[in-house]
Parts: sequence; structure tokens; C-alpha cells
Amino acid sequence: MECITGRTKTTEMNLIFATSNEHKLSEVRSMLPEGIAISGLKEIGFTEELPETQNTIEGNSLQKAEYLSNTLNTDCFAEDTGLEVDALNGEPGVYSARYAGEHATFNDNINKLLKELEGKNNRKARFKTVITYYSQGKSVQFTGITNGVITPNKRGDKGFGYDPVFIPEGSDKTYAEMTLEEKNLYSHRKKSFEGFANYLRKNAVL
Ligand code: ITT
Repeated sequence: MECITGRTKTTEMNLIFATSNEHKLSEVRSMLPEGIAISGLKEIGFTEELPETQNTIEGNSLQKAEYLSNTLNTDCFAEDTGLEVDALNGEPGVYSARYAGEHATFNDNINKLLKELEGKNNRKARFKTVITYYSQGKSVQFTGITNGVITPNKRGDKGFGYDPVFIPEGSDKTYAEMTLEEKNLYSHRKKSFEGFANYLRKNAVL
């Protein structure tokens, strides 16, 4: 497979992760099994923005992986993540990155979310990550979902995105109050990545 750009003497393989989000990159690096390394878009010198014009998380995940694979003639994986809030009919969902506008910051998006939820009792939400592995013209997807609630105010300064307002089920801390290791005990991204790693193992890629 082309995406596996080479094995070192210790049989480490390198997968291209089609993301320019450095936070996602560090999180995935913290959950990699033995024998696998990843390179982000910056590291391979790819500076173009990947298209994300689909209206589902699955669609955008596939679009990013397929675009990079076809452009560079290489195998790779991509992921798309969204926060689905019950009282907002599943919003911001696929639009999580630009909820408060095209160039919105994490804070802008959180402020908009908290405003939209003002006076609403139902604070249930879930993070959903869909990884697409695009290999030799074929795609396979792995989904990770974590249920939780949206807090009334921001708490914590770790992590990124909506982390300061999301408490996963089973914890009393927001993701932003957790170390990376703690976040990985609950993480939507970790769950989808585990599916991907199992697939690589089963298919004797790892
Ligand atoms: P790439 O497309 O380059 O991978 P992106 O930042 O555009 O990066 P998405 O389209 O998947 O990523 O946008 C998801 C947004 O959802 C992201 O900008 C964050 O605001 C938020 N998000 C994703 N994962 C998150 C997490 O683990 N914790 C909190 N917020 C998260």
C-alpha cells in the first residue's frame, strides 16, 4: 500500500493523516499502537485546504481522504468530527468547525453554542468521529461516538474546540479539564481510531 511510505528497521510504518489540525494530530499520536507512525499534511508539505463540502460527517471524511489520495496518488486516512446537540436538532454537527462563521475561533463557536442553549434543560450531546481509510481506490470507515452533556460555562484550558464545554458520560470533568491520557479513556476519536487499528491488524497491514 502506497500510504505506508516505508518501514524502518524496527518495522514501523508511516500512514499519512489527511489533516491540517495539529490538535487532532497530537491526539492520534498519543493513541498509536506499536509499529505505526503518522505524518500530517504540514509534514508532507501539502498546504492546500482539503475540500469539505458534503452535508454529513461521513461524507466529509470520505471527501478529504479521497481527494488527498487522488491528488497525491497515495493511500491515506482522514477524519471528520462533529458535536451533535439534542436540543439543537443535532447542530452544529457537520458544521462544528464553522458554527459561528467561516473564520470562527473555538471561543466564537463555544459562545454561540452556549447562547443557543440558554434556558434549555436538555443538555445532552455527543461527539462523533468518522475515520476514512482510503487505500488503493477503496474506502472503509470507522465511527466513534461519545455521549455526554454541555456545561453551562467553560471549564478547563486543555484540549481544543468544544472541549471546555463537554463532559463525557462517566466523568464529572470536561474534556478540557483532562490530560490527554484521561481524554483518551472517553474519547470519540480514540474509539474510531481503535476500529481503524483493529482493521489494520486483521488485514495484516500492521
Ligand atoms: P481537518 O479537516 O484538517 O482534519 P478541522 O479542524 O477542519 O481539521 P473538522 O472539520 O473535523 O476538523 O472540524 C471539527 C471541529 O469540531 C473542530 O474544528 C473542533 O472545533 C471540533 N472538534 C473536533 N474534535 C474535537 C474534540 O476532540 N474536542 C473538541 N472539539 C472538537
